[in-house]
Amino acid sequence: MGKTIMILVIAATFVAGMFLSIDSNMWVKAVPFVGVDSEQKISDTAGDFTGTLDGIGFGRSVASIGDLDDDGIEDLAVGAPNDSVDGAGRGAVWILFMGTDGKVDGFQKISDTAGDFTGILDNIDNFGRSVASIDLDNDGIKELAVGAEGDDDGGTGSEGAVWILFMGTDGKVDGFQKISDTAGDFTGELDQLDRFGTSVAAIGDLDDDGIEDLAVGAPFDADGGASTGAVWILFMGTDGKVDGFQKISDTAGDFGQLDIGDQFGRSVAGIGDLDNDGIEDLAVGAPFDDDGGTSTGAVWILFMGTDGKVDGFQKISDTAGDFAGALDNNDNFGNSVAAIGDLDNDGIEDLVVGANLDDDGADNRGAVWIIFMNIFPSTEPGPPDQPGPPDQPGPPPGIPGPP
Ligand SMILES: [Ca+2]
Ligand SMILES: [Ca+2]
Ligand SMILES: [Ca+2]
Ligand SMILES: [Ca+2]
Repeated sequence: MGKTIMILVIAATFVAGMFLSIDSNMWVKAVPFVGVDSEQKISDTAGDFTGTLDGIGFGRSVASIGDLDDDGIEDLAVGAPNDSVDGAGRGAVWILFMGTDGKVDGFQKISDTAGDFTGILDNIDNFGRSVASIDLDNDGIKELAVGAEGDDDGGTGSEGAVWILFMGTDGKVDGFQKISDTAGDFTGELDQLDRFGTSVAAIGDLDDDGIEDLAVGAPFDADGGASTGAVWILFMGTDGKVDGFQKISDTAGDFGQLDIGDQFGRSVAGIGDLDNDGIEDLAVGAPFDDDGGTSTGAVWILFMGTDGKVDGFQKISDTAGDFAGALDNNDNFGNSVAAIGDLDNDGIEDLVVGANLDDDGADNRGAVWIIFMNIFPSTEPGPPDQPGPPDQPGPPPGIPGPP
């Protein structure tokens, strides 16, 4: 019994004293070789893709969507938010049925006039600005969440919206639900130019009701000042409507760490349960953060509570989070972010962060940072009157030993 209690006490102490940092040995650590074995381009002229692309920006967003057509090969969704076939900038999402060679075996376009989608898109909605795969109704086919940052519901311009698409195995839309200032039972307040839907991510089942939840970025939200930005946590229902929500911004969600112009929420990613407290955590990009210079950028790791509020956080920037890489002015680190699993096999999930205006090689050529994460007990010394035994695996500092 004593042993069990001690293990629990040690575990609780470890969690309570935990903080997060990038692995300080990231530059010298021996990791398995990671490189490209081969590649396949998919474009207007490559990869057996015969869809007709229009406008600029095919590939502005991408998501793995599981094996939609059940042929044993994972399929893709690719956003083309500037597609203008149906009207200037209405946007589109392409479903790509993949082959094992990385080429396209088949495809289906979803837009204002394609893919059996009967939702109404307007000019400059930029449908497809973001896309994420999410499982809401447990029917074995993943739903798509598609951001349309330029949607005008509820006001005069670019409040933004997210469309939930219930997919058929043929890549067409079986049903849909819009979430905006006026749709989807969403009662959060979106303002003009918030650009809700600039980013979207499935974040696991945060409130543990059996339905996966959604995070939506609104990087031009003005809580606390112009373009500080926000992320909305949407607790979803199986019908694609919003059962509840929590805003995270400079003035909401127990966060409050932002400066004017940071554009927090420009990117967002579910990163699994980084701190092992049983609750999924988030990474949120703020690419115009000014740590160490102008618009160097930052990524915030948010340790979430089941209520959608922030229990704890760690910033990663030019001057925070033990990040030893060099960020320069206007690199925009954090413009994109994704979890990439445990790349170096140390048991801790790692991150990839885009800095799309990095200047290596030429101005604004861009860069991607692989971030090997670390979590370790606080190095804060324990109370001076209760030091741990120096040479035995006894209780950690601050924990009284067994009588
Ligand atoms: Ca497939
Ligand atoms: Ca949920
Ligand atoms: Ca967690
Ligand atoms: Ca790792």
